[in-house]
Amino acid sequence: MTKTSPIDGQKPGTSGLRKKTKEFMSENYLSNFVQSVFDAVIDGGTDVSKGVLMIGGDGRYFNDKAIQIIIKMGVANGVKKFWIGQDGLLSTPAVSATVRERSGSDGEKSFGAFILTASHNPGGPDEDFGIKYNTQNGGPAPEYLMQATFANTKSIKSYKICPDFPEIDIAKIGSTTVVSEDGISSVTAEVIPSAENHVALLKTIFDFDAIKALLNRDDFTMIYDSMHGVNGPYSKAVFVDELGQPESVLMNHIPKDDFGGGHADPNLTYAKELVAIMGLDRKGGKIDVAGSIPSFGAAADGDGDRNMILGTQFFVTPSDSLAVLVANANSIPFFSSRGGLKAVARSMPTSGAVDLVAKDLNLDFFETPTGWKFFGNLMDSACVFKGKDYTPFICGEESFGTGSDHVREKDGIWAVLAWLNILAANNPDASKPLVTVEDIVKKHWSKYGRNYYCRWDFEGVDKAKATAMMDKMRSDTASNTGRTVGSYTIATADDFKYTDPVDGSVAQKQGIRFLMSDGSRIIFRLSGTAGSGATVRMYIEQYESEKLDQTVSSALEELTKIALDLCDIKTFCGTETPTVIT
Ligand code: VG1
Ligand code: CO
Repeated sequence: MTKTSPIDGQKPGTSGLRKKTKEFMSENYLSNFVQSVFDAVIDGGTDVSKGVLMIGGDGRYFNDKAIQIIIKMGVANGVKKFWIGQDGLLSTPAVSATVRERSGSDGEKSFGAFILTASHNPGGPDEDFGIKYNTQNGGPAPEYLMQATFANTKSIKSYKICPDFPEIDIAKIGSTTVVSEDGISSVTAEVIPSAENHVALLKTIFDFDAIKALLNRDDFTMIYDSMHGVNGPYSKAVFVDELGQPESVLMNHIPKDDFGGGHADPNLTYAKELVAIMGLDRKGGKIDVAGSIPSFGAAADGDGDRNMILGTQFFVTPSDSLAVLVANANSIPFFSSRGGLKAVARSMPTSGAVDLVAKDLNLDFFETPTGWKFFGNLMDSACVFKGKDYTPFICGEESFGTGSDHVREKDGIWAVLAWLNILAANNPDASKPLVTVEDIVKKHWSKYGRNYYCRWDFEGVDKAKATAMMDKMRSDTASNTGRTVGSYTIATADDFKYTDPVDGSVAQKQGIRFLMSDGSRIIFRLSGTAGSGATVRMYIEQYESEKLDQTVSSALEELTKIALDLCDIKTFCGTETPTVIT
């Protein structure tokens, strides 16, 4: 037992707790939080002495040290067996896959996992660190568990740690067993290959032979940017070891503890090296490139759960990507072999492109708050909650996250393989001209219409001022409803509230929405992943059934002006210039 006292601000956000690395490294900070999780998990009825605790992270600065601390605390809290990703690396989707798929030599399974990541936030001693906890279904800890954890952080008096438990050599695959002095009990820490279970699972989902044939066409080239995050080893295992591609298809695939000084966030602004190779600028406009441009480009974020998809000089918005994947899902064996896709979900700010496909294909459809934890219940509806079965299931967010019920997290490399599988299915004959990413998306628009969409982020604004801005819009919802603004009428202004159809839990205050009478939308949220300060997110969407070839900025020009007026961010936060547009 080590004495401690509560530390302010340990409230988990959209996806775990994220703070400056230095704050995490300060005395008791990590230990307080980890003990609070252990107490919540044990109080919730989990016997941590049975089964396995998994630990891994995205390789950012402090990853390796944090792992050793958590092992020592785990031992003191009664954990008897650990699985640790080699070199401390486990991507977020790989954790989910490994929790679900891996069995130990005695048939033991994992009851939960600590994932050390601040995802797309920059890493390094002066940047961000983060930690999240996933439960035995492989998904993020549900809301009640995080609330219990937060409550524990406010009353903690001591934490448990075995300082004498040996440091584990996380570079080497293998297991270390330590027997207690009386010889009665033992603890085993096993270092496991980071990609093994995840890659094995992906191979059961997709038609790897068809993807291989596509990749081997003379007129098809690809490039995959791992942005120096954890995805590197996974992209190598899949594209080089399994699909036989040269290592030159991989970019920035060696994990670095500061992501090479970059922002491992796959969007047009931060993945600028890849975006330039694909012949685009940060607004998605075409630029001249010397030499040939690959047919397919993709990028991943720090912890490997996000994806960006690009064709030759063509950017696929995440919302369109989700809609195209849903429309073409049944060309992927995972869906077709189980009777076809059954249900889809998107987070509230994600565009309505997928709604149109769901309606057309008669699929069950859900609109959830931001964050992956809300999708998990829908996927587990039958197998855990004994309700209606919504699987096979696809879901996604506008923030470059897509996935299915093969795991309980978003999965970057899954989305890349899904696109390649769909491209392969659209190109059965290698002697015919290549049907490109752009062809597939344009054909989709001509069938369903186009949801012009963008998100503006105002990062690093003052938290109190941003909160005041949100409060003002919240209190004005009634008076804004019915108002005419420019050529639009606000049919409804509200604050999004979600009642989980599976467990009945209610999530309030999930974003201010202005729903226009023509179906256009303006949405505001405060980010729940900012490591410090506040980030305001402004989402704009306009549907067009016929005008399919406009630029996004001109299609959304009037709505964007209206949005800036409605929130009055200039007065509240002193700026109306976003730091990032996606
Ligand atoms: C952001 C995204 C959200 C995503 C979350 C975690 O949250 O908007 O869609 O689920 O990050 O993604 P927020 O609260 O900042 O808007 V990851 O890849 O950072 O774990
Ligand atoms: Co991420």
